[in-house]
Amino acid sequence: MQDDLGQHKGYEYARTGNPTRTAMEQCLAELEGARYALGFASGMAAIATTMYLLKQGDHVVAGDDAYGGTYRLFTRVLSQYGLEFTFTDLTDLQKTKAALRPNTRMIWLETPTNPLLKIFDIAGIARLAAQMPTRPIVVVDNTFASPYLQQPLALGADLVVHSTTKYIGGHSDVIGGAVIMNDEELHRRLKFLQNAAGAVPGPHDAWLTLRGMKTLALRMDQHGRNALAVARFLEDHPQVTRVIYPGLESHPQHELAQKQMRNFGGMVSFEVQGGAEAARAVVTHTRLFALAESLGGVESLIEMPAAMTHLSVQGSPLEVPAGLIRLSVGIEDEQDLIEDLAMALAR
Ligand code: P1T
Repeated sequence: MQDDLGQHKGYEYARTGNPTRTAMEQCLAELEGARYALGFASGMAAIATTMYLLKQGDHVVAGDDAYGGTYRLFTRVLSQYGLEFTFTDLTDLQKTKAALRPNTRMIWLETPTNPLLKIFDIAGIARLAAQMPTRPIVVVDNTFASPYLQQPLALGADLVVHSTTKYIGGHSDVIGGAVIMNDEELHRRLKFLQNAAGAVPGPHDAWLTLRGMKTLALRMDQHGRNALAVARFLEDHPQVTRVIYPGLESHPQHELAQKQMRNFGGMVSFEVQGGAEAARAVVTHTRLFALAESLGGVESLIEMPAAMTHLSVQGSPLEVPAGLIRLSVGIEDEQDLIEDLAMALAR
């Protein structure tokens, strides 16, 4: 109810704002050490709304490994509205610089990336952007790290995006997204877009997300410990041909990950002898690791990106190996997880 025409009590309409969403947004901002956060109905809704900052003719440089849904939005939806995308290996700052054009308005990256767990140098990329006369906005999708492990704004990024469905929610029971920032002008524009486009979370989703965030630190510590143990186990397994985990000394950006992150997170990718067929046998024979899309919940999940989460990058420069297996290592007992994988690999 309003006191008078144009005089409301802080909340005029629930798409524009509601008190539970405000509490969630304040908590998200604090976790990222930021001034502002905006809640969305999903990670994709947060990403789509962020892209409304751009206009026809603008160019985006994006990392060459990313969530399949993000790639699909960029190439099959937004390209129809006159946005141009170049996907580049952002681990190479020379290549990144070479990809920038006079009309580049945004650099988009995940780190660690989904599903190849590449680590990009946020501070280095932000410095590069700052040197450009056009000052492209640097956006970091911080979903895989969570704000407990990595704070991109402190490293010079302009915007942080999250699928709060994942580690922030933490219990695989809510879909949500967020955009987080310090810049007042970006906040003003995105708050307008949040309301104008309307892809907002309901209060119950905001409440579940708030509830999940209370244990973020405890969960992330356990995810990191378990994932490192699982990665070491896989690295020593004779049937495993490749293990990708930023916490292993064999990871090409291990040192950068050490510098940029508190621990190395809960995601591990690997390949086995025998390719996609052998991989299929592994992902269908674990008992504790559930065969499922998504990640970041307390329970361990296993999947094959090429056939599941990353179907939309098939045949593109972002294509992932057909036999790649991705683990979202949960917070269960470390030995139980290792035994489960040992059993599935022995079949
Ligand atoms: O699912 P949604 O909340 O809309 O979030 C999309 C999204 C955005 N960014 C990253 C890095 C993501 O991994 C995701 C969603 N990813 C999965 C569902 C998955 O299994 O990889």
